[in-house]
Amino acid sequence: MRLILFLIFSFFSIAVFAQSSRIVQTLNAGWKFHKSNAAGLQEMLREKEDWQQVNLPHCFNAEDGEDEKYGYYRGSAWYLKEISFDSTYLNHRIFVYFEAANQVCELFVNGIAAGKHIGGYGSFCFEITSLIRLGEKNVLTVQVDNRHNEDIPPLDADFSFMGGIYRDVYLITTNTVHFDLLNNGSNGVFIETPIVTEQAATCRLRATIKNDGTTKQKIFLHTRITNAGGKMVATKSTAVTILPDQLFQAEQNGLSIPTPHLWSPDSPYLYTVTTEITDSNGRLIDQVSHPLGLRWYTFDAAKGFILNGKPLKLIGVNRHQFYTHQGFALSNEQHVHDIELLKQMGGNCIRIAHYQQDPAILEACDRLGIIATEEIPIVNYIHENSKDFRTNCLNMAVELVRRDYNHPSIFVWAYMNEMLNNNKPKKPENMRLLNRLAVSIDSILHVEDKNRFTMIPNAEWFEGYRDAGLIDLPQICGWNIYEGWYGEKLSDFERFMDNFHKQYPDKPVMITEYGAGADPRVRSFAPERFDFSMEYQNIYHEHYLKAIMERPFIAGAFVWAFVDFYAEPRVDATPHVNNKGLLTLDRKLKDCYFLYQAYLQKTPLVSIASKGWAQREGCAARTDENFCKQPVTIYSNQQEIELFLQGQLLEKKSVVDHKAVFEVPFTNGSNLLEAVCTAGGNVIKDAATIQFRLWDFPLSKHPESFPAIHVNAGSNYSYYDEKNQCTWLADQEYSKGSWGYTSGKRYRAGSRPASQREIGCTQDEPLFQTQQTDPGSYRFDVPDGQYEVSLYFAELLSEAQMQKSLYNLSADATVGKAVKRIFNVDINGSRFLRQLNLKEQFGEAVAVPFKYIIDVRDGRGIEIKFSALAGVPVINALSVVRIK
Ligand code: GCB
Repeated sequence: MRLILFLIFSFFSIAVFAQSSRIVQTLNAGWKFHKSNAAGLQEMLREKEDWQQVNLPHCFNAEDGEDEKYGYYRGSAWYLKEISFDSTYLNHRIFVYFEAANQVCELFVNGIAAGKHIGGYGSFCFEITSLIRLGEKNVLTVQVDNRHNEDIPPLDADFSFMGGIYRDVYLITTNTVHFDLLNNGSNGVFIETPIVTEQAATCRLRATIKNDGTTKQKIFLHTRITNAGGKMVATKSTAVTILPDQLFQAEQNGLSIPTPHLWSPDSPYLYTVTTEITDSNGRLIDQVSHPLGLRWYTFDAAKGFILNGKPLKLIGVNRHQFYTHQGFALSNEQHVHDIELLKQMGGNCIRIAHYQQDPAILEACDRLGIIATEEIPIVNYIHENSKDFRTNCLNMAVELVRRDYNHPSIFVWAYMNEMLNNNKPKKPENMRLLNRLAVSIDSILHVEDKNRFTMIPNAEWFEGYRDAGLIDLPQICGWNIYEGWYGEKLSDFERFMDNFHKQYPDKPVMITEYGAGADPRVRSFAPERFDFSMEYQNIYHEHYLKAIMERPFIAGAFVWAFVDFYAEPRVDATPHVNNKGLLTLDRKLKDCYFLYQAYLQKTPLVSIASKGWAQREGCAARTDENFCKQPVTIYSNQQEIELFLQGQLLEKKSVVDHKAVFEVPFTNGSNLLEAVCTAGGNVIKDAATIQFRLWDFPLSKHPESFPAIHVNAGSNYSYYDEKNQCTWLADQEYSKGSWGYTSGKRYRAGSRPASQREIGCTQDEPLFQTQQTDPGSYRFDVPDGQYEVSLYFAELLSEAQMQKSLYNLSADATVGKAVKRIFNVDINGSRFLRQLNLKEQFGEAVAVPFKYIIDVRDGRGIEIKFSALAGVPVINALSVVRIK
């Protein structure tokens, strides 16, 4: 009976195989996971630690990359899965395909090593046919190790090198004759289009076929190209005789497509190339298919990028692969959504930085018409004396091209990001070694792909890159430029680029990075560099975008970065996150996204840029006013905009450089804003509702209704505290009837308005990173009543031990010296804080809150007085909240 059931079952399975040439299924479900630095598989199994059940994609730094103050786990971890193969797998070949695992990954099948892969971003495949036992339970064990390894790039970068099997894993089953799956993550078929014009296109194909059987096979290789409607437009068949164990290279030329429909960002028309192996009876043995986009292009040093004969300015973004609380482990839908958001922004290109990403990204780029550059992760420096490092770099270059060769959206292969910045080699010998590696990589890329361009993204040290040959070597020179962020002046961007173009008039150039940090909780009416306000990010990008558009020789530009990303060594407004994204880690759009949309979208558009700043506060300027005027920025691609407030026309304004700023008189409560323009007879509009909390002038005007004021002391920006839903206002000088400091000055870390330290015991860094020093006193002319007065401190000096990382070490990062400060604080004449010594009593860079209950009588308001015993007093934030 058992035998009969078995046979019936087998028959069923074979019938499935007979219908399809190969079976591809995910192996994502039901893994056991366990972190362990055990010396090997057997020792790890002996440990028998708690196993956690997980599904793939899985990133073992998903949480600690964000929450853990002292870094993230970099070590070994194990995944284990039991799997049975029934007899239908007999006479088939079985492969496990990993889309990626960071960064060394070894697979064991039933305890026997099946394959090892080095490098955290490329895809790879292992064959397990000979190791599995049909009809029995098999154990797959995978070790993934993300510890620092001097032989494996990247050796350095700000982004976190998160570990795990963080992309999909597939089980692929084929017949004994099949397209080669063991070629660097490719599927053995490579397509190119040697000729594409408006009149005709030809397609050439190389396929590697493996015969894993024991007999010689006569087979046929069929290729058919169908258009987007499914109609066949070209076909070719080739007879092949393949010997046992042979890896046969077949080539098909002259697949011609008359009057091709061209591929471009505006019209990403895709054909499909289906390649099949059949046996002499016409039975399908294996099949793969690829998208085909027909286009021709070049990069011109004077005119920029030219696609299908016409200049096209490339404007887009860099993208990392992180998501809040998920680390590297994103679903395909999340990857694709990013590309959709880029398309909606009007972007037409992406730099896939600094490493190969999920295949879903390029599939979406093909489909949506996004031009891509892709690169291998050699960042900041190389290991000059390691042969293995060199070998790994070269292998990665091969993997890069082979996996993604067939994507029409790929136009450029890149390598080596900013090799001379934090580790400027002084000796000519180091320069030579760097150059030697670059030459080898460049030539591999050209051997692997004769059609695409190569590029190196350089930064800052022009002479160094020139002398190392990194400007001349690749076909495109990339520049990462942060003038107006790390560098002082925005206009140094144009200066640098014009100078470069003058010195290298024949070199095509792209801006591979430019960007400024912004945290949506931080808003400023007086924005400045390094304050992480949304407003400074807007100023920065308004400047760059205009300058880039005005210079045809700049072929393309990529914003750094599309999305905020985890960056362990950094302390931006959000510690361990690089805040330069146009989107937050959980994909909320920052104002600047709308600036790009206004420049790039072809359909008429008007956007209230700061609609995310939906909770505002402010004071009336005079006794007889019941409003507070604050600016609202609108981005648009139209000429004129009308702004309505609560349904009434406020003002009509011309749009200059895609922008119009309105002074809006906000009243207490809900304020409806509508920005309206007319385009081709159609009305287009955008609306936002702003909840405004208005403070009367004087504050005591309506004694019964005064609730609270929160102040971000010593700061040019306001901070929105999401947890408590309150706004900490930018600081101001006291004037009668209002509130503010009476003296003192703002803390500065050199040219930075805020400390770049992570502050303990809080997540409100932007509140504690700024400080009023030597404030004399703060006055609040509030009405009589009972108040909670809260004072918040943090000792920001000394900063001598700040991380010596490239990413925090700007000219001023180590400013500050050990400080002695002791002070008293009196509120309305009573001493509340005596001999406060923040450093001694609480330590450096720790949030220190105090709260007091105060009765205010006789119209005297609140006065908080600071008196020094040693050094100068400081205050980071304060609030007065009326409770009676
Ligand atoms: C760069 C690097 C990039 C960093 C960026 C930054 O030049 O290429 O990896 O994240 O600067 O934000 O500092």
